[in-house]
Amino acid sequence: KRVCIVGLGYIGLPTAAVIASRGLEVIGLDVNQHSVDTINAGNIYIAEPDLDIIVRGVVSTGNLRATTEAEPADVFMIAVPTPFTKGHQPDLSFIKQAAEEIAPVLALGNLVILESTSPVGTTEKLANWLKELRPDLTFPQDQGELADINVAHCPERVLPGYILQELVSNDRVIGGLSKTCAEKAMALYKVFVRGECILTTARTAEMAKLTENSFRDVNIAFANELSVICDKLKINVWELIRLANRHPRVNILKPGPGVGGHCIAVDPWFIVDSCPEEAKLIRQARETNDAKPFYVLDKICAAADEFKRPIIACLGITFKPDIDDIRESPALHIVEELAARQVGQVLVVEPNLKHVPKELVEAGLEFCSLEAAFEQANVIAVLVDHKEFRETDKSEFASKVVIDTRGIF
Ligand code: SAJ
Repeated sequence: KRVCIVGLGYIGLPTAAVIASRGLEVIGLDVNQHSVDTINAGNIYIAEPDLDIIVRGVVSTGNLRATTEAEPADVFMIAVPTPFTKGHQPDLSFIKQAAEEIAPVLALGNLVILESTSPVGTTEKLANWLKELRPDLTFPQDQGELADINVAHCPERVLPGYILQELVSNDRVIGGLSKTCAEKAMALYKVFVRGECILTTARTAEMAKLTENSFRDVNIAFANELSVICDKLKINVWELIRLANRHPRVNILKPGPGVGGHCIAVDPWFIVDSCPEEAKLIRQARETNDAKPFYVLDKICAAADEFKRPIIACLGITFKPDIDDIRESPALHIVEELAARQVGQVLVVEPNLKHVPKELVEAGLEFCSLEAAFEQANVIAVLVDHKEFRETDKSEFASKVVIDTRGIF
């Protein structure tokens, strides 16, 4: 069996490597020549534990090969980004582009799997785009079980930092445009998934993925709202949550400086876009979480105002602890905004970034070590609970004004 993975990003590349490690022939298709060359040289451009070792292995055995030109295969797996527009509408252009790339090489008996997180109805759209591009083939929306091409949706659900474990151990929801589509897709996932594979329709699978991330978003919003309420009522929110969570049926998540990453801050909008009148709570959760960085900013500015020469040390700029990903990071947003507002000298400590982005230095941010930051700063803002910060001696903070958005104290 030959599998073509379209999109060699955070999901596509690990998936390609894991399938190749099971002995299948895998072709990685990507529009970025640099990515293709890097992989073919046995290297990677994504920070994810152990990914380098497995990619090097499967490239050296020839099981994984990257290319910018689509080639015939038995299975096509699409793992491209599904961002949203400024107006919070889903942008499906990468999926459409993927359809245009694979359509010319599609052949009778092929299976197309959409892995990208997508609004409800996208798998049907994908099948319709393919049908328009290949009128000589039949598709499940017309031919059902008898179609020439099978199309399924199997949303990824791996957690960055644990991608290689979770790819194998997580249960998978597999939605087909027909029963045959789902069963054929399951046969592929069984090659590398140890978790259970559960079959359903494509629409339900799409909604399941959006629901998972919205569930988390709503629960984080609850925690963030509690943190603001507790500030006002002069209660330590971390102690409060610890106590409330002693109840056997209560499990409150952690407040923070806001919600980042390219999944939880995006996916709930796909539900809101489909059902704007009905998705009231889901929309409110998004708005609550998006407002949190501004609340934290105001707190930092108020603390800085107490000093003649404010020196603010910001601990962490990634979107969550112990990773190097700064995309959609509320901590990064806070730090940039602090520099723009010119409230004082801003020091940034970020142990996980090997290279400091040039724009940030140009924006006036000074990157330094934790020790240097402690020595100079009068205000300390904990924005990410990296291991280095969790393990540091907290008595050093005693003489400072501390805004701890992650509860590491
Ligand atoms: N966060 C909090 N409080 C918490 C938990 C998280 O403020 O109690 C914040 C984090 O700091 C971060 C953001 O939420 O800024 C998201 O982090 P995350 O660890 O919750 O999730 P992601 O975005 O890394 O990955 C999520 C996962 N989804 C769920 O846990 C339901 C992952 O399984 C999905 O595969 C991934 O989205 C995705 O690709 O959709």
